[in-house]
Amino acid sequence: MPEPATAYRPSPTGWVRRQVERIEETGDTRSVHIQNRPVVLLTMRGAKSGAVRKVPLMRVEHDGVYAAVASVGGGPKHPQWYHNLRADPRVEIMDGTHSWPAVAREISGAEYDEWWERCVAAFPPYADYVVTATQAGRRIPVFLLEAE
Ligand code: F42
Repeated sequence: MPEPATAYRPSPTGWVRRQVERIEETGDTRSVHIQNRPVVLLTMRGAKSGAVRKVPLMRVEHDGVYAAVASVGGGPKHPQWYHNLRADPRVEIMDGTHSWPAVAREISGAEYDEWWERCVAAFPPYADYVVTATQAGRRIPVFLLEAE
């Protein structure tokens, strides 16, 4: 039987796919880390495929609001999930054993600067990623994930 267009499609990147599998097996995002720092799991719709996409990201939280940093290791292009969130900002966030719906809003200006400091405090390598992303002419997008 053909796969429905809206089915879950795992990440093609092996280490990312394995982290998502581990989170799903344990029901807890605290079962995986990057450089000993916590991650959250975002579930969204693919803009072109309509498929369910699950994207682990570093955990950046302040007063119950979470940020999603489209850093892709300081690479030259925005991640594909950036375009997914621009097309349909409705997501589900999982942190620890809790999941809830939220809406993603890309930030800019002073709000970006304020949050960027929080992002780097949560995951210091983001500061290095800026250097390579800037060399490639890219400003790393940041979304806030706000409860509906
Ligand atoms: N990436 C970050 O950018 N920031 C982080 O803080 C971060 C932390 C992190 C922690 C743990 C971990 O395991 C991974 C982490 N990553 C982090 C990596 C992140 O999870 C993503 O793998 C990475 O950002 C790349 O995202 P991507 O969406 O470009 O993924 C590619 C490899 C991918 O999955 N591509 C899919 C594919 O099949 O090629 C398609 C994905 C997709 O959404 N396609 C859309 C669709 O419609 O289905 C089309 C999108 C379009 O072009 O409109």
